[in-house]
Amino acid sequence: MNRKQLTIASAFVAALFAGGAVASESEQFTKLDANGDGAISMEEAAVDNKLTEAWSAIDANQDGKVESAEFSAFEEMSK
Ligand SMILES: [Ca+2]
Ligand SMILES: [Ca+2]
Repeated sequence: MNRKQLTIASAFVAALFAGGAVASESEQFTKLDANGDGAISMEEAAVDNKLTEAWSAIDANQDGKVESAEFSAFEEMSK
């Protein structure tokens, strides 16, 4: 394997890992959504200090619950 092939291989592995990170985010969301209704309520968020502290920022549309998209945006922000 020459240097260029190695670089391409590394980029491929990095992309695989990035994909894995996305999967673990939704896993986190699923874990927090205790009743499985597709949104995290304030009660469900209470188990996670970080989530509670940033609640008003995460609940972008202020409807009192955090949907998957709002949660991903928060995860993206806190990276
Ligand atoms: Ca829920
Ligand atoms: Ca919301």
